[in-house]
Amino acid sequence: MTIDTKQSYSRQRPIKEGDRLYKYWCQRYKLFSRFDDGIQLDEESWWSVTPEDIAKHIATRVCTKTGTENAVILDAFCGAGGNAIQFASHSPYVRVVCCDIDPVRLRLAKHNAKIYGVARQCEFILGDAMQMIPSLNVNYIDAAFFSPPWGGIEYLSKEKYSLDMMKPSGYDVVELCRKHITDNIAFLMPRNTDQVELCKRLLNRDNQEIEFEQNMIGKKTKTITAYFGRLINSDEEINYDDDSADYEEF
Ligand code: MGP
Ligand code: SAH
Repeated sequence: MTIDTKQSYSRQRPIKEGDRLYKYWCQRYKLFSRFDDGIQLDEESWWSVTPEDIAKHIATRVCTKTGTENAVILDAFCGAGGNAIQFASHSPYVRVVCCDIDPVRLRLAKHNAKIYGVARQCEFILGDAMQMIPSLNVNYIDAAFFSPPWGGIEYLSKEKYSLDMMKPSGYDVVELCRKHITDNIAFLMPRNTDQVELCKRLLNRDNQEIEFEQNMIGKKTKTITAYFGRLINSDEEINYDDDSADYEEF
């Protein structure tokens, strides 16, 4: 399905103090450094977009670890494009398959990718990732990135977050991807994720490994990324130079 690219967008309206999205508005340049060039977000994107420094870090790692300059990355829950833009920005040779079930958000992803000058490197597919994954050509995708909805901004109300609380379940997403596409997976998840449960559920074959990475901005952990397959770092590789986002491996 092709996306209508001719739709024009007015400038994002400022969000006022008192609005529940105001705290995200205050972080707008952390979400997109080029926000003022015309970035557009809808309500759900405001609270689910990956901050730019974290998205850039994940992109550097994923693209580098694929071992090919012409990496093709699947971003199966692309939202308004926070991660997809950084994958494509890593190198002009990287291609990104961007999928989202929401047509409005997919259009926003394309619009925002144009602002960063990387839309031509991206293919935008409207649909359910769970149906799309089994239909993809397995030889084509080098790595997959997943950042599904966590069930709203209330995700922190549980002390331990289970990937089963995601819709679709994060466990089903990983299993489907491993079965049909690749073991090379990066999965963005809440900072309160139950990592013990995750290991019990997903380390189901000999020699399988998972590496968890805490994604911090300043001193605050924002998200956790779990890496699988070839995306796992060896012990010598655990540090990346980065200005404003810090990463702790554990
Ligand atoms: P947050 O906890 O809502 O924000 O989300 P923050 O600023 O840490 O809130 P505070 O009040 O604790 O200071 C932190 C980050 O998690 C967001 O910036 C998003 O990148 C990511 N995120 C949050 N949600 C609810 C989702 C989601 O549903 N899906 C995805 N993929 N990412 C999310
Ligand atoms: N990483 C993105 C944010 C992703 S938010 C960014 O940085 O911008 C999660 C997205 O998953 C939402 O846009 C939502 O529409 C989409 N989504 C939810 N269920 C889906 C499904 N079954 N298949 C594909 N996309 C889905």
